[in-house]
Amino acid sequence: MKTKSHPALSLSLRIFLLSSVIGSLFQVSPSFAAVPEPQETPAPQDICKTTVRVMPLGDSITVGKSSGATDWIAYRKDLWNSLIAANYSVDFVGSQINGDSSGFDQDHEGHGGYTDAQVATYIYNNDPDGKVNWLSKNPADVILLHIGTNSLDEFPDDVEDILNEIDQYEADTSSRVTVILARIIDRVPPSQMTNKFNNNVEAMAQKRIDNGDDIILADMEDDALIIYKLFDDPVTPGDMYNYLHPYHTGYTKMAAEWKQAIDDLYMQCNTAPVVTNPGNQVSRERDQVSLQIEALDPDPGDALTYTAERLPPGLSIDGTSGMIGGAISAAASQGSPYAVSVTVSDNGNPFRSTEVFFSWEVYPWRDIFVPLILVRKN
Ligand SMILES: [Ca+2]
Ligand SMILES: [Ca+2]
Ligand SMILES: [Ca+2]
Repeated sequence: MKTKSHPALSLSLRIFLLSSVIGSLFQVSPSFAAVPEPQETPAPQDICKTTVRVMPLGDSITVGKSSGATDWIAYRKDLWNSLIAANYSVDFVGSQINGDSSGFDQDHEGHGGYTDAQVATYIYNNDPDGKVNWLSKNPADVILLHIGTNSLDEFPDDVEDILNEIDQYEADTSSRVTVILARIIDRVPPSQMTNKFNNNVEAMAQKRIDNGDDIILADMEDDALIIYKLFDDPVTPGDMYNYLHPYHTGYTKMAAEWKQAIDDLYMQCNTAPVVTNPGNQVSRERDQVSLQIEALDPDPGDALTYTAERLPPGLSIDGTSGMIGGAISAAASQGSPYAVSVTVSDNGNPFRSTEVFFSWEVYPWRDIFVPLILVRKN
């Protein structure tokens, strides 16, 4: 059963209607008095399919208005760039287009001034004219939902309505949509209401997660480490452009938070290389070295590349074979021991890598021979 609230309904009317529904449920069948579980269809799609369709969904903070930038790129351009750099195959989707004219996918579903209740109306098929229906027009695998700033109150019910609509879309279309749901950013000056709202949204979402809904929480309020001061604050320059909207530094932090959540979700789509740590090494200056780094990737077809840091001077790693070779330099003992790290990376979607650490001690060349001469003299 689909539930929705109309934005024009006052909260008290909504509470009245809800209590009427619960009351009548109770009269008919006491065992069904609890709030109904959200209806999830079994996941028919593999989230690891080739291209991930991502819908940035929200208000002006998603559009990027009032950010101090002439191009409205919001967090979207930084996020796009970081996803491409990580080898994601990604398509941003939505009916809106904003951002600079090149370099990233400008599609999004951010609507300046919109409340959570309005997004609930338009995300699927509640629009009275039937003309809007964002999700049907631009299907998404992942929705980045940052909503609640406009007409902020402490109640999570409108956000829950959005999630119910998305569930209904999933059921109707046998599709699977993962919602990355933001604890929204705070404002300048910080507001206790933001924190209350976020806590209530999180509690609501956690119940749904426990019941199998595909939701990941992204904590923009705190974990993104946004500084809730204006960018030109003379004492503490912050990450906000005005009292509601991030400056580009704030958007960069939001992008990193979304990226982390997307990584957490898509981690399952590519297994990291398995690397055998060769253990600590001991050599002498001028030694010829051949040390093979042993690694494999459980995913068929993934090719591996090798890089190393802080090798003793004179040594290098072959990026393709993983063989560490060369002759250790004459004065290399002066920097001993070396804290070596070797990183093995795959070419999966997204990229994954594994790093191993070991130490490499290098003794001076003479230390071996001086004692031998002394032995002969005696
Ligand atoms: Ca697109
Ligand atoms: Ca769902
Ligand atoms: Ca792999």
